[in-house]
Amino acid sequence: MAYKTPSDSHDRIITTTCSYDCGGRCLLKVHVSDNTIQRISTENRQGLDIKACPRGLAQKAVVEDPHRLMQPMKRTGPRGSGEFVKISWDEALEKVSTELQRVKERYGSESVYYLGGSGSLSTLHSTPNLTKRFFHLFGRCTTKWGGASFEAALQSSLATFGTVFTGNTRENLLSSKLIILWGWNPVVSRFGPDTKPYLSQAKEAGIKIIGVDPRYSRSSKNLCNEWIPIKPATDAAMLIAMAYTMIDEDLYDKDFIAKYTVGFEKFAEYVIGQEDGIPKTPGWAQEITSVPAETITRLAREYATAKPAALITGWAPGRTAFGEQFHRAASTLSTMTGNIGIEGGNAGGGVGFVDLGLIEETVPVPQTPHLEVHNTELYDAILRGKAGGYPSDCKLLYIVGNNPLNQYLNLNKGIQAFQIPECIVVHELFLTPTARFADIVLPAAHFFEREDIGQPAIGGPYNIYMNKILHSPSGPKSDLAIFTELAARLGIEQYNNKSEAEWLETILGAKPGLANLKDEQVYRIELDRPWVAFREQIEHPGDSSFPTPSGKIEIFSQMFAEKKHPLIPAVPTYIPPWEGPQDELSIEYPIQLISPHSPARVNSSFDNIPQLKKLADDTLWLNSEDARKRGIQNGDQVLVFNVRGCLYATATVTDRIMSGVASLDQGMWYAPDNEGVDHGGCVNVLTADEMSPAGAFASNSCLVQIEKVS
Ligand SMILES: Nc1nc2c(c(=O)[nH]1)N[C@H]1C(S)=C(S)[C@@H](COP(=O)(O)OP(=O)(O)OC[C@H]3O[C@@H](n4cnc5c(=O)[nH]c(N)nc54)[C@H](O)[C@@H]3O)O[C@H]1N2
Ligand SMILES: Nc1nc2c(c(=O)[nH]1)N[C@H]1C(S)=C(S)[C@@H](COP(=O)(O)OP(=O)(O)OC[C@H]3O[C@@H](n4cnc5c(=O)[nH]c(N)nc54)[C@H](O)[C@@H]3O)O[C@H]1N2
Ligand SMILES: [Mo]
Repeated sequence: MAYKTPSDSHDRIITTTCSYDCGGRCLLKVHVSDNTIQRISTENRQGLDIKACPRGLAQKAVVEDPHRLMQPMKRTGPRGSGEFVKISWDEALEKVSTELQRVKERYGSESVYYLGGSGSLSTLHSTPNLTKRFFHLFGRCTTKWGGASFEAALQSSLATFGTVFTGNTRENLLSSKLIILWGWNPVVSRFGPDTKPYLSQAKEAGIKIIGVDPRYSRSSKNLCNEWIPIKPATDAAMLIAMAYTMIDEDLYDKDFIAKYTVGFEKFAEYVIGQEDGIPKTPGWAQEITSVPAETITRLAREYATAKPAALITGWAPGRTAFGEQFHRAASTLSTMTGNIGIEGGNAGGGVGFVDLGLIEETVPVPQTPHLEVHNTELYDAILRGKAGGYPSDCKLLYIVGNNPLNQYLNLNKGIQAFQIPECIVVHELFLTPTARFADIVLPAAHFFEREDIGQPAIGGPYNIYMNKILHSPSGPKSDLAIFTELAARLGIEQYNNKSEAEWLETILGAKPGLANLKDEQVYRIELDRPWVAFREQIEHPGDSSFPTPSGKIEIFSQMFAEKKHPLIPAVPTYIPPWEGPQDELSIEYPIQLISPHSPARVNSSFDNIPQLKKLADDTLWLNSEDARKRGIQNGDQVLVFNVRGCLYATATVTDRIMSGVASLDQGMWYAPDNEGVDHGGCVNVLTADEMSPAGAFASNSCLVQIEKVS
């Protein structure tokens, strides 16, 4: 590959960090000599646990992959065929700008749909921000609302606490007396590189850790004293039954409730059954969740009496039908136990971000009002447009750092939708399943090929400077460079008026200043004491209120009440989920399929990198009882199907997953045969594109049948 490193031949170690959406920002030491990367290593710095994972350490294989897109391409065969010819940058940019202008003039700018996915989340070269900035300046376009990751937690956080900053820094874990990992698997999904190290220390210190998960996950295996298997999408029922026990046995913190919250009475009425005549007892929840009533009662007692205790939720249980109720119920329990605002506690169901003020600002996005469709409705909106009640007809689809035709729900509908637009443009590093459907593909730079600042998504107390490691003069361009050139062709002057360094100075601000950060590479903010969300509000209630309408923690949410939607109740409520264990559809499709995040990928990124693919467990986990009923043995080929699609997989028969549930890691690349059956293992050929009422992306509400392939 025709790379030139900044310094020519002498050996150097250049530091950086990944910009992927994995929630971790770790130190990569890239060893370079003779213009080539020799290897990548990692280490801890500044007393921070920032050692890189196998994905970070494999970035030499990513940036040098022989299938990297190096030149713009124009489609020659039918959409999806993968037939393209290489064209020059000049021709490509001319074509893209002409198409943008043509569609805007002919149909209005709202016929341009754009998707800025989370491919890159560094501070300057952020695919969502740069894309938004461009299209907000271009005109009033259409985009998606609703994140695939944590929309349920987001809506719950805003409704309950009025903010996304509901997390605590990880050293708090060492002050806990009990830690509950509820649908959370940080050994794989990380949530910051220091999470696993702190949880391991907590375990060594004898702090009890309990996992609630349909699978005996790596976190349950490595960290937990106890694993409580639960049916997916039913968690709110178990949490509400725990509240029942706390109320029934008078185990909740009445002072805390009186001082800091509103609406507890209304919730208690629902819990004891005053409203609907159904007391939400542990016995009631056992029927729904398959968790024995005595386990629910015991966990309620333990959590209520082990203060400080940290109930920490992952985002997967919220990625279900009515997932927002799960997060609301978890935060209500952490409120009832008085575990908010104290060291060693946790706000339970919140998004879990911490607010350390690591940067001063982001790349600004002008607020042109634009039109939105929910991400689960994207394909339907493209297919049916205004006639189907959506705000606009999609004529041009523009995709940056996103692989929707793999990662969004009901992929087969997506395949149809991708025939509709007159033009599809994709910025990518690889010919992903989505890029195969593009008319023009623009090759994007890897983070080794640009300068930036990395900060952890979940908010560890540090920044890492991202050096430019490689120069690729005629090959790929950064998204910023691509949009800058398009803006010039379209006469959008204000898009980019700064150099990379000027942007970085503005973004970072005075502390520590760009020169210092460059010098130190890793800048740690010293905290006087562990950062805890809502510490101020709890310690000084007279001076500080919660940013909610009432100024208190809203167990009864005004924000939800104002929606006046019967399925967005104002107090946390268990609503039986579609495609859950009690749905009628389960007679025909009796297995609940969940799709966790893989240790070998970041979403669909790296599925194409052989060095990482070797580390993946891309088999379908099936409980031995369910396997026996179907004559399936370990290692058998199986067909997984429902009304929306089917895929082939290899079965792992294991009691690490509860009966009635199967699991297949998300992110494998869609690879259909002529009949449209997927051989790649892309779970989204099976998922339903139904929006949860408050916006959750319900990928874990998915019923299937499984058969042995004879
Ligand atoms: N290695 C790696 N790390 C990643 C990512 C990646 O792709 N790879 N992706 C990043 C991104 S974008 C995100 S949003 C986060 C995702 O973070 P999460 O959403 O928390 O991660 P998941 O792996 O989907 O699920 C976590 C655990 O929840 C369990 N689970 C699934 N459904 C349910 C349920 O209904 N109830 C309960 N109790 N448990 C359930 C799963 O079995 C799994 O063990 O991870 C980030 N980190
Ligand atoms: N069934 C199921 N589906 C899911 C999930 C699930 O748990 N189950 N999880 C959901 C979640 S949490 C998420 S966040 C989404 C993620 O879905 P996406 O946002 O689509 O994320 P990726 O699959 O990683 O695709 C990102 C793409 O960006 C490219 N890329 C990387 N860096 C850059 C860059 O700098 N510029 C450009 N232009 N491109 C770049 C990568 O090559 C990659 O193809 O998937 C969701 N889909
Ligand atoms: Mo995500």
